[in-house]
Amino acid sequence: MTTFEQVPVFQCEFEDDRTGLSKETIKRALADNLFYIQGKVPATATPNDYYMALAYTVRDRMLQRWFKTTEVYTKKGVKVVSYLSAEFLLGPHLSNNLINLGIYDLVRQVVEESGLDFVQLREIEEEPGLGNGGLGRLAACYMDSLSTLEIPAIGYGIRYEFGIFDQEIRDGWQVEITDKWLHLGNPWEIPRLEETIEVKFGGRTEAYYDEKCRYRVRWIPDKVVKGVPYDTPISGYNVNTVNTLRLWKAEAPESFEFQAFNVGDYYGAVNRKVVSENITKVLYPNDELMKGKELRLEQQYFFVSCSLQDMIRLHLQKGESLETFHQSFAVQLNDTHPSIGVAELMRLLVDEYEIEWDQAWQITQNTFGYTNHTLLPEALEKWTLSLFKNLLPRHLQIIYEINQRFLGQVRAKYPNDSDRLARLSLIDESGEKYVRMANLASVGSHAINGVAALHTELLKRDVLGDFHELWPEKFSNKTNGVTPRRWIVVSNPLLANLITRKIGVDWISHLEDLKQLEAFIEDAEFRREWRQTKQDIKGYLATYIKENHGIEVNPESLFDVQVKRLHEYKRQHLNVLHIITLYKRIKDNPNIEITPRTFIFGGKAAPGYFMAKLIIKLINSVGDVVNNDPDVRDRLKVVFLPDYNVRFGQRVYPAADLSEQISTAGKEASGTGNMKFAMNGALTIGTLDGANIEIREEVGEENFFLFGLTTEQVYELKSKGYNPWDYYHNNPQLKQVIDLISSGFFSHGDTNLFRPLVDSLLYHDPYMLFADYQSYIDAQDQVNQAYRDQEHWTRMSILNAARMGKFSSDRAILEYCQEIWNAVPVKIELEEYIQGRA
Ligand code: OAK
Repeated sequence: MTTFEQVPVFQCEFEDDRTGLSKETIKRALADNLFYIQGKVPATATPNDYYMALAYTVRDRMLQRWFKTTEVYTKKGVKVVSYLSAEFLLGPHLSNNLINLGIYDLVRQVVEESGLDFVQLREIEEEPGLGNGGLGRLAACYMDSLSTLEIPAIGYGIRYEFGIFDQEIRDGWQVEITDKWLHLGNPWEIPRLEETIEVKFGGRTEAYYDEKCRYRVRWIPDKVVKGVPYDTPISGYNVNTVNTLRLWKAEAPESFEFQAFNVGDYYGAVNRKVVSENITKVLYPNDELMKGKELRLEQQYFFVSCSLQDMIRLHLQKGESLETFHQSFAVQLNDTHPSIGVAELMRLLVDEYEIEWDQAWQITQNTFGYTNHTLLPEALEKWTLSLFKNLLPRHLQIIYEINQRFLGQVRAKYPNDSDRLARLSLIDESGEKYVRMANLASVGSHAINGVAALHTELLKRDVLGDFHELWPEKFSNKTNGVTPRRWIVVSNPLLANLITRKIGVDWISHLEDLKQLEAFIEDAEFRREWRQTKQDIKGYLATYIKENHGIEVNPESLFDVQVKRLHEYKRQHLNVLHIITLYKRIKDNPNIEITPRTFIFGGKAAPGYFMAKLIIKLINSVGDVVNNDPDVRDRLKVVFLPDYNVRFGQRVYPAADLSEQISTAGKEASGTGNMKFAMNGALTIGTLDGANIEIREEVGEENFFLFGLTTEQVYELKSKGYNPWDYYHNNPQLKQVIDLISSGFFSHGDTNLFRPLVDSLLYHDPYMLFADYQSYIDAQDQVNQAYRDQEHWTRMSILNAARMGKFSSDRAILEYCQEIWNAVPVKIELEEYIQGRA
């Protein structure tokens, strides 16, 4: 058989329209893609056609690198990191790829010289919102760093047809609109139909003896679904590595079951097809809330089974036996969503490849690592036995078997400790019986980690305390990080250029280099440029807000920003209590000296989360009053910007002066927005929670506005019996604020509208807003004072950015590689003719 390299037509060793980087070549490529891919000429082309042509032109310049990367991995038989995640919140591809390829300015110029509006085309891209928030965006940052660090890696997930909903605000309320990100096509993905995989569901199991008289079990499913892989290239910055993100789409095995068709059950057959394809229809929009829906477990099992079968296929293709599977793949479980993988790998090894249980178990444990991303009890995944048995009968048996062996070990170590046994068991038997996915992930992995120092400590003490006592060596901390490519270079080119002019470009892939900026702190001209840059960016955001939302904001005012999912533990309503406090001060004394502020909010609430939606309504209602009260004289503005997503994050992080990181201590596992703000020179007002603690350590306590109870104090106060009512009565300022909301002042006299929120605070206050209120107000007053001294503020802003080196996702990924995955970089070299020089 002729091998690929021997086919002469593929040996085109010349710069051609698909790889070349001269201006002329790129112009030709644009026209070529417009005609041959979109089937359009300029007379008929829509802006989207031009965007598509541009995207294909960029993708073409990644393909040789992508192909070469895969080829080198296969030929060298390297160890590959496999990142299993139900969510990848990628954000727009175009700018990111242009930056990573080093051709942003060049392509922009060519597009503009061709008479097109580059910014307009860039904004046409529909961002793939295949995630809810923190966990999904972290997966995207990690994919970027894996490629940049030249680590062989593949991301596996779900190609949701509808990603996170689009948010509109009507009459102050959130309204959800379906996200049709694929409606005009997706130029960044390539379906690999020939690598389709089959996944079984339901049915029953059957025991039998094989030809060697060994006891075996076979699974007779009642449904088979096809998983079709769609591959997206993930470029690294300034390297040739282009890794793959492989997302699975569910399809029915045949368009019609002819058997059913012939007996007249036409609609039944079509219905079964539709039901199969539903598996990857829509992303569940609940952040950190487990709902126990069958379709969700189907999604999880579907993508995990496809991915593990894919890895096994790749491993066997190398000519290796499955005993060495863990040397080919380090599989990371992004929270428990893919943790059914533990049982699935056991099933594949034991049932399908006939490996002895003990050996299969060793392979499995050596393969998996598990990252926990939340301590919230309502997020911990558990599935009722009945649901599990119906959908995955064989897996339930395997889980029982794992559990029996595991509890045997525990019994040997801790005899007569039935409470401990009950807590460690993979099955919760305290009431209705459940499978506990965190326990399955913990038992089936060789490494377990939290995502910030405090979070890991709490994980070891509370949620996984018994596992930590049993296997302390499995636990480690891996503080999160974010990619400076997207979160500084793409988002904030003005600041990136200023930094590069001072210290060169190396900081983009070595973020610790930002430290060198400290040498310029006494340079008044540098400080002026820094301040001016921030000012310019704030001006752009102000224009955007005016044009898109009709609200006039003062770019000179302090931009105080809280953007993140809406959740009571994140305490957007504490921020609102501060706004009302300031408003009240103005109303009581209209001539009071106050630092002008613009409060900017953004974030989606889970559609079924009533309290979070009410908080959105409250923000908008307070905004309506404050923004239109002549006494305020525009010194305060409140804007809730709808449809917060990656693209909007890119716009808002660079423009912030103050970053609100105000969760109740002990509740936010890490936070990553906190890092994006500080990297862009915002100062943080925050609690000692998640990664805030480490950010404060890095930037210095004098450059951070701290407030609130510590985690220990929260526990202590709760155990003593926390009574929010006392705070309300003892703090006249707080009382006035709460009373103003209750009176209907922000709700056209309606005293019922915000009652659920006010009552929750007065009678329960589970997130202790009242306990932290005064401390928060005091810290905000310090912010006001500090902002008045612009010279000093600028110094603090520079120091914040300069000291953020630790929070690059490159650092985080290196730690995972060295301490969990045992993965090393592999250089991808390209033939000279492909490299293409601009
Ligand atoms: C979502 C669903 C289930 C469990 C966790 C999450 C999640 O998004 N957690 C968030 O993960 C981020 C990345 O580690 C952290 O920065 C956030 O603090 C955490 O809430």
